[in-house]
Amino acid sequence: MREHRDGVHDVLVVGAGVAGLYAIHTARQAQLDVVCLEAGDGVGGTWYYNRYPGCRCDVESIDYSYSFDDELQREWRWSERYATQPEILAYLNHVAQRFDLLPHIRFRERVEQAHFSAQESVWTIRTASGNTYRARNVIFATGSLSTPNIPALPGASDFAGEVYRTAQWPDTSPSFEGKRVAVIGTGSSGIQTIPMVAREAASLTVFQRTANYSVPAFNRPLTDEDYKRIVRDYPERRRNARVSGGGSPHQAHPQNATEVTAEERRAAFEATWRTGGVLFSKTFPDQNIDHTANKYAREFFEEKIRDIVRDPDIIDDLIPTDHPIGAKRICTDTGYYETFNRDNVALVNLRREPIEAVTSSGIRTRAAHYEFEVIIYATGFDALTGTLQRIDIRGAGGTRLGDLWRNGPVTYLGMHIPGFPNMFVVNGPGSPAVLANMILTSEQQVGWIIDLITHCAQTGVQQVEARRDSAEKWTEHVTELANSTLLPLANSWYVGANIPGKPRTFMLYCGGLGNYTTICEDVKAAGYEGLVLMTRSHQWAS
Ligand code: N01
Repeated sequence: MREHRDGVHDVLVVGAGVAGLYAIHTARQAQLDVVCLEAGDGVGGTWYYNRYPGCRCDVESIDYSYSFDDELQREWRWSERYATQPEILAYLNHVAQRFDLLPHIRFRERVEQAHFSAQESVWTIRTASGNTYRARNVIFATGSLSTPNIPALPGASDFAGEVYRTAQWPDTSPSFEGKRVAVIGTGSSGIQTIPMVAREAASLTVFQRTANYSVPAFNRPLTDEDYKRIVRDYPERRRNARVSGGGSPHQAHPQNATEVTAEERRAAFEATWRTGGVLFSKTFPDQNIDHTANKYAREFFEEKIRDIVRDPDIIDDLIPTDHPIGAKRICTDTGYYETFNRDNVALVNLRREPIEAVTSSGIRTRAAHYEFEVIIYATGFDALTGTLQRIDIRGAGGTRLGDLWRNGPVTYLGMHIPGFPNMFVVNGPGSPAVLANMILTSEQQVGWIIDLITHCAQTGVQQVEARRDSAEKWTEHVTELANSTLLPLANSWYVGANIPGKPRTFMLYCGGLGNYTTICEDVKAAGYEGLVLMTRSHQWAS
């Protein structure tokens, strides 16, 4: 391990999740001295905190795993098509140990402040525990979905029963046996939690504000035969995933939904339905672009759900009518709709009877008072910007990130922010992030950032930051791309609609991982076009 000089690290990584772990590894490989600050007690980031029952990844395990080390890839054996949270967390711990990353990580260090000194070209980082660190480069690997959104419901603190949040689940999972339980929220987290809680609780009441689209996972154990094929096909599978839109090797139908016959369309929808989960949104290339194509997909979905749910009063409430299918990430479930056929499960439609207050014994809506022993909040996250904006980050000249992003995030390639030299964000706003497989996006962005840091160190560049006009142009491009699709039409966290007062702007690059990677490589080949590289003699180098 290289020692830091003058108490200044080459690289400081914030967060020891998927991206942070890979950043430590890559920095070490590049002979850089690296330290990582992690708020939690262990590695894993999102997979450390989201321990709620039923939590799984909605990307197939063999794709949702690091690709940088062939031996790791061949030796680690996933037990199921879609891995559970405990298995993913075990994998990330294995990676941390196998590559000797733990000595670089300082746990229980929550970063509260990051200030840049332009004179020294050094970041000073302060943590909640009162410690100070200094580094030439800071990589925020703080995740896209890491600050939970807990709605300010009147009377919430009066509730005398147990309260849980899917995004901050206790280490030892509570028992719901014999209890009346409420779940608020029907996003991916709620949809995974609900079937598990229903099996155990005396009764479960689901409070749904917006009906969501969910497709069964068709999960199953991976067999020896599967593994023979996986190991054989891995190189090609990874190659295809890296050039794809979503970071997985699955291809959409070669024609548009609007160009094929009704029979062909049905067969294609049936095939992706059986593939399972979120991949249904990728059946046809025009499905997320064209209203008619989207309507076909929606009708197919509706038919399937009407076949599952028995109670006709509940069915209508469960089928979304206010946004195109796929405009929010399609959820991937195991028995979600079937849960509403159980006698101990009820649905409350908050559009008809909004929550008025939480009381000491339950939840009061406009229509009734419901009594509970347990309330579970599955109410999502202040995504993409929430975590960074809660840290006091000040760039050159004391510019505050919160001020710069008041009307929405502005980044170059999602990784660079003008006025914030030597600061990098992984899976930030303006990058593909959660629109693709987050492990592959993390590998691609971290690799690019460490290459840039190495290039700067080797060429005497002291400060690197995005040009303001490049960042504005990139952000406009991100918006224009999104506006050419149906994605901004939902009130989703993609546009910040779930957080009261958050500026409405589509925050993700939706051009796909393959195109994004090509753009980043072109920027690099053009001498880091769009970035300002300042040398030691304080001359503009590019
Ligand atoms: O959060 P969400 P999530 N009163 O924002 C409701 C990833 N993920 O944690 O839609 C009542 O989607 C809210 O209602 P509405 C994945 O990328 C992946 O579930 O705003 N309800 C909604 O129903 C996903 O997209 C996996 O009207 C309120 C729910 O809470 C992302 O994380 C698993 C409310 C929040 O849904 C986020 O998913 C889990 C209020 N005041 C998560 N405020 C997998 O890999 C919010 N809601 C499978």
